[in-house]
Amino acid sequence: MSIKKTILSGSTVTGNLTLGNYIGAINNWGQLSKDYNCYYMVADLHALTVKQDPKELRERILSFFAQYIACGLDPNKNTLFVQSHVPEHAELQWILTTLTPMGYLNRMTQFKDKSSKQKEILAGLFTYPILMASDILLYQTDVVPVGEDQRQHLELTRDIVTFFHNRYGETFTMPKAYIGKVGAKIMSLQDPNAKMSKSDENEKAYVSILDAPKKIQKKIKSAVTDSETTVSFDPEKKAGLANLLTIYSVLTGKSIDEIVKSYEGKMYGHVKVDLAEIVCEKFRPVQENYNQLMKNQDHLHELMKTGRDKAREKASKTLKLVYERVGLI
Ligand code: ATP
Ligand code: LTN
Repeated sequence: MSIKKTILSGSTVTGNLTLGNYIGAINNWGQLSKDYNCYYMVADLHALTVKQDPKELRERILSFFAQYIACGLDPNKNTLFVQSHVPEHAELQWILTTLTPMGYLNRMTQFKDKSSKQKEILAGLFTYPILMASDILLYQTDVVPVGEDQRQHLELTRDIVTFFHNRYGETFTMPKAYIGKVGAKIMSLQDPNAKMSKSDENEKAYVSILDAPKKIQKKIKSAVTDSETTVSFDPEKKAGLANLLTIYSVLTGKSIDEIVKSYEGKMYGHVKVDLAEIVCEKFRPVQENYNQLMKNQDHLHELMKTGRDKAREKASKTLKLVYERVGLI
């Protein structure tokens, strides 16, 4: 029997994975498999909360799966799977939906943000945090590594566990969010007050993991900063520069102080040129791995099947227990 604690996380299949996803999520995930039993999911059902082109979605699911591996998630050490391949996610979601008050969903800031940009608000966008709870609870997850933006969804998941336990008795492990101290919220390159988001309409706002070096250089060069020149770390007054310095620090492992010192007497432009180089170097091997993996798509499909079987083994046990508790035959 495994005594390791369980981790689960995932990323929604929208847009292209960004530097924010890399720093706030995937890069941390790879280091956890030594100590935890890790499940990482390509969240394709979540992507349906916004309009998708079926052909593009299908391609993107495969691409995300390959990007996870290319970023260093070893399919032999982690359970890597596609959410829709495990039907238990949608099944548990229904049970949990019957226990979740509308008022709790109404409070979700991500729902408020995203729905304010839609002409017609669909129910799936509203109930999506319940699907996320179901993702987490099916695997009896202890720890959920996510960026700061997901904290509220984790709180909701914990509330749902309490509702379920009060009505039907102890069934789920109570999960906790794990949010890194540095880099938990990488900001947009065009608006340092907004999160870097892979579904941003402005492509210049984010760097994608798969962007060519020239594009990366261009985007970082045109990152919005202030009109001062002295390099210093001040997230309040110099949010744009502070964001660049944070990215620099996380990718190099150097402290912010050390970085600021090394730019004494230099300009913001110097930071940008060096940072672009650092990001390109970080993503070069990732892109090489990715291109290699995409050449053999049959192999990727095999890996998906293996991941699905491992995930279902656990998920089906939990769902069976839930159905028993709830009184279904
Ligand atoms: P979307 O814009 O489509 O909502 P997203 O870029 O916010 O997408 P998600 O799929 O929602 O990405 O998130 C995947 C993981 O990456 C989550 O753990 C999330 O917290 C983390 N993450 C996303 N954006 C950032 C960011 N800017 N900084 C740090 N972590 C992030
Ligand atoms: N909603 C998450 C992606 C996601 C997730 C999860 C993260 C879907 N299911 C379960 C952690 C655990 C997001 O980042 N948008």
